[in-house]
Amino acid sequence: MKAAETALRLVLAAALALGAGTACAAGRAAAGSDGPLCRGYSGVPQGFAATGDAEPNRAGLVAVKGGSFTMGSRDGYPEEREPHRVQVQDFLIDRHEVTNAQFAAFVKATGYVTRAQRPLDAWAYPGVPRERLVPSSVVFVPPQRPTPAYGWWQLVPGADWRHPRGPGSGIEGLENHPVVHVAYEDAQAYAHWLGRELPSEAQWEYAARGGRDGAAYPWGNTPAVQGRAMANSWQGRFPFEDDGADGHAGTAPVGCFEANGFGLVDVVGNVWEWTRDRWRERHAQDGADNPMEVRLAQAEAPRGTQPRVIKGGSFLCAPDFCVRYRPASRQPQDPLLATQHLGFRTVINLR
Ligand SMILES: [Ca+2]
Ligand SMILES: [Ca+2]
Repeated sequence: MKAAETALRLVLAAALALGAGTACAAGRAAAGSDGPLCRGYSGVPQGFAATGDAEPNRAGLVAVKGGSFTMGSRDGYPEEREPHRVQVQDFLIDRHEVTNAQFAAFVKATGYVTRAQRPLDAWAYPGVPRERLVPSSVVFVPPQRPTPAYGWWQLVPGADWRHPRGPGSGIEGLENHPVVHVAYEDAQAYAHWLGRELPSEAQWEYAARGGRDGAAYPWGNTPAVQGRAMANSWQGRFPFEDDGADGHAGTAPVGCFEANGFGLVDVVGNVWEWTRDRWRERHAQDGADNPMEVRLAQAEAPRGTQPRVIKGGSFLCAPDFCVRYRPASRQPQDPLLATQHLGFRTVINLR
């Protein structure tokens, strides 16, 4: 594979995460008033620390009572079908997306180096000259003129979680923003450090719905409420200008928008979030396929590019391009690929 093809593959994989699609028009929303955390928040919940020998760390987690719900939707994109009943057990889940400050604490304690900070693996990119296998990640670069779809993604050497827009950028002042440029194994390593897991897709969607079974959004069926933005998405002409009418161009500090019915913030919008589940083009059509039976990924270190499911859309989702800031929305993501619009949150399973 030529280096250019490799870069294209990476960019295309990132494009998969953004998703194609025409979309219904959404009303312009005024900036929401600051939510429960937001600008004054350090990004680190009280009691946050590495797991002890016996118990996982529970700081920043919300208890979710299990139950049954309708997973998927018939009203969205084809991959959201078919809606089907799913049962989940009680679990705990992060109230907010993992922040830069939390990930920094993990790195400081462990010395962990993320995939984007390491040279690309030759096994994953056969035929690519060694000098091209440099640490790099995929960055959103607004084009100056009309460009083919996904041409706004660029593989940038030196882009990583500490440099979200590439060399010269940084995370100073962004401690309470979601961490980005984390690959699947990076998210998994962080979760295990706390004695936790990545959520299954079913857990994530159940938590995101916040008890509003069947609703299009965590707050109801309209993209805004009384003209008030409810999540960090894109306003303006995509992909040229994000005018930040919702109060935030790019990522936002966690918790600037209203919490859902379970107390979670930014489940939809802000950044996409990893789940541990492997991608399937469609949901199973019957409830007998209980996603909680999927084996936990505790011991698994993925080698290869079998996609995983990511959920919830991001600050790049626009009403005229990708209406995926909804609980049912889902996309495949190359587990090796870190990008600027993808983060995660963690769970503890109570079984
Ligand atoms: Ca925004
Ligand atoms: Ca999110």
